[in-house]
Amino acid sequence: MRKPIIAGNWKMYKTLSEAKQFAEEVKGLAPDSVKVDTVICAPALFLEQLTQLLSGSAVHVGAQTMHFENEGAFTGEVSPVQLADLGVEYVVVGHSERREYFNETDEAVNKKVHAAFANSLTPIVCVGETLEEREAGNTTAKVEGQVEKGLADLTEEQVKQTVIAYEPIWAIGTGKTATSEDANEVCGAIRSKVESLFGQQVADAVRIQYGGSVKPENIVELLLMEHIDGALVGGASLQAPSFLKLLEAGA
Ligand code: G2H
Repeated sequence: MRKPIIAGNWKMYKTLSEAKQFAEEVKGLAPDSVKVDTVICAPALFLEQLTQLLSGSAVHVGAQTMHFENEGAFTGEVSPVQLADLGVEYVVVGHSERREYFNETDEAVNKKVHAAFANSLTPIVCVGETLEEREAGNTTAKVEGQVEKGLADLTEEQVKQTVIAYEPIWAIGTGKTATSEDANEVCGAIRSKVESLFGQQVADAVRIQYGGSVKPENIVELLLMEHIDGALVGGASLQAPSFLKLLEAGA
């Protein structure tokens, strides 16, 4: 049995006071972490306050990206050491917006995943195809390639702890969701790829989220699917009542 993991990805939204208000609203109401893992991936600026406000609650804090080096002359970047020092526990790696607008390659994703584990952070590794790739019948090849390159040279234990987020790019922030069956099929292909690379025990343990216009109205049927173990949620994670509904569905 894989425990569901619901992660909010706030992207570049909210002010500090809005972030703090959200944390106050959800911290006492989030379901027990025995039932569901809850994560808020916030802008780096808010991470310190959020880890403090949510400390001792069922809500974990994640970053949306980081550099793979521990320190150095990388103006504007945030390092895994700095994140871990704040009490951050998760980090999103290879989100399609990072891949598209900030040239994040599969090689960089792999370095970041290794850097995350070296600093006791859990990586949420995003993969997904464009509409063009889907229409050309290349969905499986695309995500399998991203999984293979992104998880290269990890130990079996590390892959078991990794969270993979399948986010079809055409479904992100567009209001279009993949059908639960389509999403499950691709998540199943990802699990098979993990099995071929790392063995069945690892494939049975690794958690695969679906992401792309997930909302309270569609999360239940997505989570009922065999290979979908949670959700990475953008827009619908921004308001506390909506986020709490998503968590209830996972619990
Ligand atoms: C996909 C998702 C969160 P949204 O990027 O990662 O965003 O739920 O707004 O489609």
